[in-house]
Amino acid sequence: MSGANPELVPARCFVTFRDSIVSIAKEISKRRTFAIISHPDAGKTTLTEKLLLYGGAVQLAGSVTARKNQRATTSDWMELEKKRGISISSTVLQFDYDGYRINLLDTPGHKDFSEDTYRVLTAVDAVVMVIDAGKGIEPQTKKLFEVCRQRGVPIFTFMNKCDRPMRDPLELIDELERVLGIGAFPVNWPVGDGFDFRGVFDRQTSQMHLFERTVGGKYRAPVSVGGVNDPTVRGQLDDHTFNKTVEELQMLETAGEVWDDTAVLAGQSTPVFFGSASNNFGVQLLLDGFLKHSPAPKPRVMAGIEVSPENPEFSGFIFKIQANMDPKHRDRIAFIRVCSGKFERDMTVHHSRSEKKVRLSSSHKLFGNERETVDEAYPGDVIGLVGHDSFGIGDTLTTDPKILYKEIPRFTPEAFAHLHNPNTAKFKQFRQGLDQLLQEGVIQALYLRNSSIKTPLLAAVGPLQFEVVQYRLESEYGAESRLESAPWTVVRWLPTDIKEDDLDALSLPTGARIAYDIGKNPVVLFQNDWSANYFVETNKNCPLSALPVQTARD
Ligand SMILES: Nc1nc2c(ncn2[C@@H]2O[C@H](COP(=O)(O)OP(=O)(O)OP(=O)(O)O)[C@@H](O)[C@H]2O)c(=O)[nH]1
Ligand SMILES: [Mg+2]
Repeated sequence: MSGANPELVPARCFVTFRDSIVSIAKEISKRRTFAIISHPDAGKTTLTEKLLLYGGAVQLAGSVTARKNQRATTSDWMELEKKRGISISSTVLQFDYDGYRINLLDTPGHKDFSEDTYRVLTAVDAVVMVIDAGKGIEPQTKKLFEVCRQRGVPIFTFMNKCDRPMRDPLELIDELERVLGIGAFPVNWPVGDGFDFRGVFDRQTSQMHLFERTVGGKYRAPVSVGGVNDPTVRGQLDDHTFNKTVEELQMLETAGEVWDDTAVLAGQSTPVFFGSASNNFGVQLLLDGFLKHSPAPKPRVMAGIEVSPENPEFSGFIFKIQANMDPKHRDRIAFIRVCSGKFERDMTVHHSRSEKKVRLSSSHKLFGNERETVDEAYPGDVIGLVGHDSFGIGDTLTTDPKILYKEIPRFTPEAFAHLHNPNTAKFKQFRQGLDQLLQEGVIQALYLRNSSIKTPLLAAVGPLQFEVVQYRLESEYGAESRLESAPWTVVRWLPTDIKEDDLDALSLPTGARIAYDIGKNPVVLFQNDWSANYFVETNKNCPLSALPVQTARD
């Protein structure tokens, strides 16, 4: 008899299908995707570099402080970042360590760039919150923490800069509980502080880790490990430091939180690690502790339905776009977070914005501004897609068109300016550069109604965004620009279904103007809050919204 036994065929198929599910599940369990967040200057980029050093992804850490010698960090690769010494744009770094595939995202701390940071928070499964131990919780850290809490993202805390005079560690723990309302469990404890900062005591293994400083913290810090009463350890500590540490540890044992994995995963309790990123103290313990206790990718909720990462249908969403990352390839990368199924290079997917099928042939894994072709990716991975001008921030790519993620938050701009092109010969560069930067979401744009001005009105969450636009136009597109501040400080969205005639009929306060956002939704620009309130009083039938309206085009 020719042909296969029909009863065997489904069984064999089933084995293959089950095998592929098992292999996806195995890949998912290896993924750790997290962001580093905090107030500016707490040491996120420095810590990122050191995690790369300890994770074996770089041999020598470039120090942010060594800017003078032109040593760039892997994470702050942009021209303006190197010049200013601050992070302006988030960076994705993917590397393998200890059986894990890590997707690490360094974020900018400055509030003017918080749109970028907030978008990154939609793409991660956990965060490391860095706190300057000399300062405690600063305003921007608190804001970012609130966003993580709303999203239920597990938070791990790194108390950095213990090599400088720091606040009482018990007080720092107390502050986490008091100011952020989160339970805090110190996983390790600082031994000495400032110049006398020697290392940390690991409460889970009851071992002291005493470190030595290396020049510029470029190499891993030599460490000696032993129990509290181990003579080699004891011999390295003066009586005051030793007694203080032992007493504080006893206090923690009697009055402190207990470790609770469930509370950590629910974002209700944070494991706390002490150390110094620039000196490499406590970095290995943070990395290993984080990997052990942080979650692998979880199901995503979309329109009330859970999409499990094990779902065989591929899906993911674009949370960031960046052009000109590599001067050798002047192109644009869309960063996608894979949420379910398996990504395979050359696969054809449904693109939510255009509702068209697209083939994903140019896919990359990313390491700062370096990239490498990637053939497959799994939930948790962040990969870069090149060559799709129609992709925008927030778009879903999937093999199942029923999946549509609506993850990306929108922000209300508070600063407005016109951007002019002073050099008509460079009009093409100016226009192309501006269009690309707008597509990246570097800044928002509004178009004044009934206006002869052709360039958009730029709308920023913070004024540093203007500087970035001007700098990048010049350095990446060779186009000068002139900024002219605009008289408005408040923007409010009108109902999306309002008719053009109704817009004419609105009673606008002096100086107010109607404009459209990038999705063609009407807005009103006001000179101040007072003027906006007056509008509400005089146009009772026209409610205003402070948050941008989300439409299908967004
Ligand atoms: N003394 C000391 N300085 C540190 C430590 N970690 C970082 N710094 C310094 O703090 C400054 C800011 O560090 P960054 O890593 O750039 O801070 P950031 O949080 O990335 O800053 P933004 O991205 O601009 O928000 C730099 O001068 C670092 O060298 C530390 O453990 N000890
Ligand atoms: Mg930084």
